[in-house]
Amino acid sequence: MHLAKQVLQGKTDLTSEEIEQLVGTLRDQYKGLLNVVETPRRNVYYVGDLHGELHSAQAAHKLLQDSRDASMVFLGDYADRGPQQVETINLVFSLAIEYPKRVIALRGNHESDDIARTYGFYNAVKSKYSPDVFDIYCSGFKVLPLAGLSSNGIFSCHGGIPEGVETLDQIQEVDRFHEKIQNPIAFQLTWNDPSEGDFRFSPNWRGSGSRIYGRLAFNEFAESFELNLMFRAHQVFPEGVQTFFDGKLISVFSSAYNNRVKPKIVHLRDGLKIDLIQI
Ligand SMILES: [Mn+2]
Repeated sequence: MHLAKQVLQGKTDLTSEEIEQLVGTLRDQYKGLLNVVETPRRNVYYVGDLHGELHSAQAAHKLLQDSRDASMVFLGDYADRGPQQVETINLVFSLAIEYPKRVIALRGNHESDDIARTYGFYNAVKSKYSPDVFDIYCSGFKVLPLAGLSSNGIFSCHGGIPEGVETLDQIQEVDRFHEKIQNPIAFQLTWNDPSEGDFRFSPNWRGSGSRIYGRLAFNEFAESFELNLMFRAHQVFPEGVQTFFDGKLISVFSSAYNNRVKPKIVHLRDGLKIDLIQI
């Protein structure tokens, strides 16, 4: 049986060779995708940070099984920090492989060689396999698209709006195929945070290169890209979800994070209506 299908049926103990095969399949499937991929207009589940919580990835899988015409956008941050990092990322990659028309896995700031080396994934992979297997996963990070955009004006990415971007081409022209996220536009798409203040951009406590985007930046970006809604993840909110800018930006977090969060998945229904799903 197809390896990704075996993972979806509960196989968690992959060999190094099987990981190489799984990530290789994802690379082949994703390397031709644009930086900003087209996402469906309706009936889409948006999944926020998973951070190695397999239970949350399994809940997402169940939603896909229960509704056969639904799609799913994973907003990044699959490993690091949590208890079952290898199993969680394998499940997300397997969903992306098995349902290429229904599932898209975007890149988060933790899908970067330097960050994954620091926040747990490298050690998790090294203790179970070897540093070579970590490199295999990093070769998968670099093919993940940076954002999604639907024809009815729904934008999605892990972090948010990058400073200085006014056209879609500016994002599409980024060379994303590096293990480490370095390009400033790619970096900000995966790192930036929103704030309700009436300003464009301000420095972010997360460090140099990352910015906070305020209401003015959001409104200008939304106008340039003709947006109706935006989904992002990246930030911990106790209820697992937080809206900004009169409900036009929805931030979602899908892992419990040591019981600090009531994890959520957001369902976009017809007419831009939103349902919150408690995991
Ligand atoms: Mn993040």
